[in-house]
Amino acid sequence: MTTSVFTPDEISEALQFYNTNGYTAIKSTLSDDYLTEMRKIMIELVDEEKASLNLENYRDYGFLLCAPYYADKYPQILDVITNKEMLKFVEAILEKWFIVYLYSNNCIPPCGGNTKAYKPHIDTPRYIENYHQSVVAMITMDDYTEENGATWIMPASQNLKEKPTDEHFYNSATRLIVPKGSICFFDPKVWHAAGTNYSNDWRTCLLVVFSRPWMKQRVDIPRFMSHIDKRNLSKQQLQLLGFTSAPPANFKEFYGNESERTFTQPFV
Ligand SMILES: O=C(O)CCC(=O)C(=O)O
Repeated sequence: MTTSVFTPDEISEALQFYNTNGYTAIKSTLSDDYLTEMRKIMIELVDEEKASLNLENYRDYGFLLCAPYYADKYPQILDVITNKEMLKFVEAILEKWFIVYLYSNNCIPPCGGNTKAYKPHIDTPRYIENYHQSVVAMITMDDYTEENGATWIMPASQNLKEKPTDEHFYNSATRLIVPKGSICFFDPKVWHAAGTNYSNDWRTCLLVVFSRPWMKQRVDIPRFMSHIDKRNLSKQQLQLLGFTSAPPANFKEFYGNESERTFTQPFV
């Protein structure tokens, strides 16, 4: 059974589905060429990051710790974060001034491969009633199928505080069978798992997690980007990446001219 994928005009239907089930999918307007190029870049970077870290017991293979770190070599990595349909949906959940908490990906290797996300899990075990602190946006760079490891998701499990048994999870979970170029949003409290990829090619996606601007990012993206020339970045990109919500580190950064301040967006 395929997953309902809403069009960008059906945002209110998508939101309603999300609020009930803890996930939803919309069709993005990202071009097929852009997604194909990003797919190639991400697969290359996944191996590059592994080789450069050269860690024993490296468990994060398939994920990048901070995709914006590579924007010097591949500036197009940052284009996706201002995608209008994605931001419109996220703003409906998190209100204005949200930031990128994490920008990563999940590239599952072929022929029976999986990554650390293959066990049922939630991303954030914090529960505030009637309040969302973050939203995950998974942008598919392949058609997702049962064979290539489409995500398992347990509908309406975002308030389930006890870990379901594997049997319960897999009996009640559905697969996200969606085409390339879908934006799948999920509540980080919904129980989910990446699948195992039995196909002959990688299964890939971008993972952009958005959070309220008062939260600490997963990694300090502005400092991760310190080697990158930011002059070509738009105000909106800088704001989303957290450059305008960094806590001040001296008096000038708090009291100085607007250009010297680090926290320059409204409090929410
Ligand atoms: O790639 C997937 O299918 C799911 C990713 C995931 O589980 C996660 O990022 O927490």
